[in-house]
Amino acid sequence: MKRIVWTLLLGAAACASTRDVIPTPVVLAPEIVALTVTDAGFEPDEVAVKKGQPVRLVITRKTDATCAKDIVVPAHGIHRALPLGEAVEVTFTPAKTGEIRFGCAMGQMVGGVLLVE
Ligand SMILES: [Cu+2]
Repeated sequence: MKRIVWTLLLGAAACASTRDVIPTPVVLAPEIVALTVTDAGFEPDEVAVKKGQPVRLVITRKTDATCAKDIVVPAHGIHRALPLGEAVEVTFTPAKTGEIRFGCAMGQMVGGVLLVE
């Protein structure tokens, strides 16, 4: 009889040690959007992205012929220089639907728009 009780106790201990699995928080991988700056400006100049999903713009300036030697995303307080031929990464998360304008440092005279859905 005593033996049976011990077996039950050990069994219960084994069960207790299988802990509830705590789900790891979902970290969304950023959506990569490759942009180039050519004589025509930013290409593409219109990109659809998703609200709440991080976006990583990878911008490569391939020309000296435009004023777009920086990228500015005013809605996210971003202003980065674009050295010729160098991929520059800018990551942010659109918080609401609508348009996010980006472009050169002079009021996005040369620029484009992210359409947040
Ligand atoms: Cu400009």
